[in-house]
Amino acid sequence: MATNRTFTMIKPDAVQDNHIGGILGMIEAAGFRIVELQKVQLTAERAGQFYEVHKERPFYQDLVKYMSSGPIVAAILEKDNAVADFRTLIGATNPANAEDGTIRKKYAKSIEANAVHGSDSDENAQIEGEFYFN
Ligand code: RTP
Ligand code: MG
Repeated sequence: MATNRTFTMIKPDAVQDNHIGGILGMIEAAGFRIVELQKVQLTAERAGQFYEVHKERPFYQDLVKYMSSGPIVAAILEKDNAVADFRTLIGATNPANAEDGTIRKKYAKSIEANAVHGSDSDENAQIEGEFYFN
């Protein structure tokens, strides 16, 4: 069954650079409803748990350090076809490949400091949302 929810984080670089409002504005303008919202500082341990699926990837240690380097904003979003439409809205992981009009095209600095997270499946959207909101 398709769900109508996805999960996002505004990453530390974008929070630090005062882009919370700009990014949430793009999200709402694209038709998503913000159903949960929380600004939080992750410990390295919590960030490591969140990204456990990437444990064997070469960038894992850097990613954990980066994601615990400053506050993030976590949110649950609602819209028809939320997971796929949100991935389209954020654009490619590497901002060099992100399309015009995407959040990463506008706000991402690098393949790591890429401004936002978006869940990649309905199942992960559920799991990731529960990591922050229960
Ligand atoms: P996300 O999970 O944050 O929405 O991003 P994604 O699906 O587009 O990318 P994913 O492969 O899941 O990677 C998770 C995050 O790890 C960082 N990363 N760094 N240095 C690198 O080569 C590298 N590759 C990925 C990025 O912050 C990416 O969003
Ligand atoms: Mg991912």
